[in-house]
Amino acid sequence: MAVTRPPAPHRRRAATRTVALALAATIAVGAAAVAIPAAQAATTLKDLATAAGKDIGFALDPNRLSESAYKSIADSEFNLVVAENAMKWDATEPSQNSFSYGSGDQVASYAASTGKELYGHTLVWHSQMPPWTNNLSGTALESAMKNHVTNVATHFKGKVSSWDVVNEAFGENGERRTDSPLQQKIGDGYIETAFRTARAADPNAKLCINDYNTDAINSKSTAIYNLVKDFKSRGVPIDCVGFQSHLIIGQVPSTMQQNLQRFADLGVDVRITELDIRMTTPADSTKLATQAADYKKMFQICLAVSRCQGVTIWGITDKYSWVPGVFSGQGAALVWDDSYTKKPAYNGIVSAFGDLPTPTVTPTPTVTPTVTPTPTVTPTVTPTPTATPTTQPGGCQVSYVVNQWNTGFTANVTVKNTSSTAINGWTLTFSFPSGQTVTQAWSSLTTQSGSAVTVKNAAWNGSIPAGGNQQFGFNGSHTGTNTAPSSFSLNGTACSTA
Ligand code: G2I
Repeated sequence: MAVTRPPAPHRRRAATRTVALALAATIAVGAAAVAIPAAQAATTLKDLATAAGKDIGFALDPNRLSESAYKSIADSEFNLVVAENAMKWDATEPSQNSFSYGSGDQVASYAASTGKELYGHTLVWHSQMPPWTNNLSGTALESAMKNHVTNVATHFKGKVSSWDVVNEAFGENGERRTDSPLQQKIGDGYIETAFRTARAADPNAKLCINDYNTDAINSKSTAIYNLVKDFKSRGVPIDCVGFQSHLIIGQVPSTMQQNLQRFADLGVDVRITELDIRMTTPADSTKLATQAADYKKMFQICLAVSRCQGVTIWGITDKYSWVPGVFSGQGAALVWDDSYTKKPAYNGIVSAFGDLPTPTVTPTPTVTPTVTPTPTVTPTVTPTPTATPTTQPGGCQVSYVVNQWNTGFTANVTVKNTSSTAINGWTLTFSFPSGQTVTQAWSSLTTQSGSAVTVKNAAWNGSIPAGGNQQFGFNGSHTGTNTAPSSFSLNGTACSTA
């Protein structure tokens, strides 16, 4: 079951609903005395999304990572990160053919050190173009655009899983955006040129077109639909469509799920890329409740469309949201307030993962739970017999977390580099003790021979800095007993288990 993933370097999908439901099933079986909804059992949005096979992302301003509350939420709640501004044209090429990757690299390093998928935003966009592009003729602008796409996509090759290749190319009536210098000077062909150039520079990255006010079925989304259809029919590379979803409370479009599905049916992935849901400020409990219901709906929509890769929220705290600066008197659009307190929207998202449709896999209560609650007193602090250094030469630690049901399971594995030197390229080996079989893996190249499993890093998650970690996962089958592997080795060295 080696994972074949071209052109996408990242896969976290598959068995989406079944996996999330499995989480509920496991809890119901294993701890029957306590009726814990699945959603409450997981500790973070990241856990819930990962168990459901979806990405949950946020737009990062790397300058904010020095704020501990920001960093701690970023670290724990998301499995995907996108640069809010750091990879845009003005940031990466401030003067012609002179590239500046300091800030973009900070975002990439943050993704690598925290084991998050890195999403690229954006190669070509009429806004935030550096001033030097203003004076170029059509031909010169086209060459500059190709040079830009090639350089940026090459620089982040192997790190970025997907690119917003072209952002916001269409007007509200489905026409090409008339205020774009790219459209004005190069003409309709610039989008195709950008996609072909991006594919040549990084053949493994997924290539997406991204826009706003395209969440509903409307003239603008239909124009993009027609472009995707045309690209597909002519073999122009395109893999995905992003729906920004900068919304207003109470206005989640009723046709959104149908819209995402019609794109998916063309053979592309879809993703909610920049979610925020604004209101007239100040916020009050009624508006916040509406917002919570809207966040829940948005996640439910993505969960209901199997090709929806996930949801990215355009920031963490209301304090730094772009909204009030652009829409006067509006804001409070994100999930954490100005003081980093969770808003009702947080539980709205949690409940989206808990309120999935009727399970296709029904847990049978006769199955013996493999995780049996022990009535005897379990020490909360396990004494460590000898002092284990937090860093050691060649050291690694593996956390193997399983959600299981009748004969299936999902494993999410975190590999931590506890040594004092970075790891570049890794292979994790372990054996299944009770005849389990991996059926589908993600974020890795996983093979199995008998009970022996070999997991190699994906192209984009091979580096593990000292003290950092990477994650991968897989779905598997078992015959009723699903004992966890007892030992793991990383690049031939035995790891401790967490
Ligand atoms: O406008 C909201 C988003 C719409 N879709 C594309 C996204 O890329 C866009 O993001 C926003 C960022 O959230 C803002 O942070 O894009 C804006 C630029 O159009 C960003 O604002 C800019 C400010 O306008 C600049 O003055 C500032 O120098 O952020 C820059 C960096 O902080």
